[in-house]
Parts: sequence; C-alpha cells; structure tokens
Amino acid sequence: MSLTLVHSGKVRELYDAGEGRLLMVASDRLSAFDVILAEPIPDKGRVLTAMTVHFLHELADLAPSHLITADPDQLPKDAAELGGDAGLDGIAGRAVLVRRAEMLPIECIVRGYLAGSGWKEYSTSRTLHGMPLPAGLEQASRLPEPMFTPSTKATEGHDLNISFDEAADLVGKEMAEKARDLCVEAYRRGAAAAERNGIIVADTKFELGLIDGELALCDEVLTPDSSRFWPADEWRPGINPPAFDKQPVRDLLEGSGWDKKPPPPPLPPEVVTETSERYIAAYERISGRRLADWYGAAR
Ligand code: Q0N
Repeated sequence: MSLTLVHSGKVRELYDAGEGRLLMVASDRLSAFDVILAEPIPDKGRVLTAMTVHFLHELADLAPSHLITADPDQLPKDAAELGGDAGLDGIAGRAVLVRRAEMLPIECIVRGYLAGSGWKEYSTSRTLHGMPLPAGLEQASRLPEPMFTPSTKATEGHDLNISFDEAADLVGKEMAEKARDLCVEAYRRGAAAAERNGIIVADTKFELGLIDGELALCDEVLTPDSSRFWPADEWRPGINPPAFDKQPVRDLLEGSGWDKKPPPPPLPPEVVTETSERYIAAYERISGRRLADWYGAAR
C-alpha cells in the first residue's frame, strides 16, 4: 500500500496522493444517531460523489474547486489497492482526486429553514447565531432569507456555533465576507434546483480552502451527508420533517428499543434496499442524471 492515509472519518477516507494532491474516498457506510451501522448502503458513496461533482460543475462560475478528476482511469495507480479484490472497480465512482488546499478553520453552514441547533437556539432566544429573527417562527419554518451560520471545531470534536464576528476573528473580515457571500449564493442555487424537484435543502455545510490564493469549494457539496434533505411534500412548519435519505433507518432504530450505544441493531435487508433507493432518487431528482451513467456502475 503506497497511499498514506491522512484522515479517516466516519464515512470517508482521505489519502495523500503526492504532488499536492489528495484522494478522497467516500464509503457506503451510513451513520445514524452518531453511530456507524454495520450494513453498507449500496451506491451511497457513488451518490455522494456524483452529487458533489454535479454541484461543483453547476457552481463553477461562482467559485473554483479542489476537484481534479473523478475519472477512475485518471486516479494514481496505487488507488486500485483501495478497491480490495475488485481493484479500481472497487472505488470507481466514489473516489476523487483533489488539490490540497489550505482549509479555512470554520465550517460554513447556510440555513434556509429552522432545524436542529438553529431551531433550538431560536426557541429559547429568538436568535440564530446571535442574530435576531422575527417572532412567530416554528420548527422547520422557512427563514426570511438564507443565513450564514458558521461553526468551528470545539476541542472535543463537537461543533461550536459562532457568530459572524467570531468567524471574522478566525479568518479575517474580508475572508469571512467572501466565504459568506459564496456559500449563501451556492446554497440559494442548490436549494432552488432541489426544491424544483421536490426536495428541500433545509441547511448545508460547505468546507472552503485556499488554492493558489483563491477561495475554493472543497469536500462534499450539497449532499445528504453535508445537508438536511426533506421531502417537500412532507414538510410543514411545526414538525420535524423526515430525512429524505435515512428516515427509514431512523424509524427502524427508534422502534427497536435500542439504547443508542454501539453496537446498533442490524438493518433488515429491505431497509438497506429502501435507503439505497432513496439516495439514488435524491441524486437523480436533483441532478436530472441517472446514477447508471456515473463511474463505477455495474456492467
Ligand atoms: C480536508 N477536511 C475536512 C475527508 C474530508 N482539498 C483539501 N485539502 C486539504 N484538506 C482537505 C481538503 C478537502 N476536502 C478537508 N479534512 C481535510 C473534511 N474531511 C473529513 C473526512 O473526509
């Protein structure tokens, strides 16, 4: 094995590919309630990779990105070792070669709807990251305008919501303004495309880095792992809408009496299949493309 692992996340791995490049490999692993499930979700890694590449192309006029290629034939030779017995076919469609960037030390979150920690803050103080909001909003309400709500890695790995001024203290005022404007516009465009096809992107997280001194989109872009996707026809203010991607998994786990400590109970095959189909549907509806046309399709 000649590619050095530089980071192993819950569902992805990052390798040093030499010459200022990294190889990002998205797995088929699924995380629910902060635990990795034992059963891989077929095609999940390809879906997340294809969706990211789709949006990087859609947003290319807005910002450059770290992407070099997703073409399996253009990956470094050693990459085949990561695909196990299948070789290159084992990672085709879920691996991308990218340029190494100087990452901003903030997570650039944009919220269009009030969910998760945003809803929690609003319900206690009628603010979002310290910014006052109108009264009368409910859980899952659409915000008057998408809002840039950055966070930063707290010491114990958990994210800490910060104000715009705190983000500016970390990266500089001009950089924070650039990042905010880029991310809000990227969210507006991505969310509008998704909503036309029945999927609400409630919020999303961008990771930005500097490449040749230019602010560039890195990591995943507008995927179900980096965002909250809701089925538009099941959204209404006042409730916590189901997740477009993994609600069947959550329902199963919630209904199983599991105490949320590892190991999680096994997923029945029909829940694995349904979840895979939901990921594929999300990609196909949002991008207007077929997953079968993306790298790594079974031939
Ligand atoms: C990088 N992360 C955080 C992989 C992504 N182009 C880049 N250059 C340098 N560093 C990074 C990138 C990118 N993308 C981004 N860590 C390093 C997110 N990780 C989590 C685990 O999987």
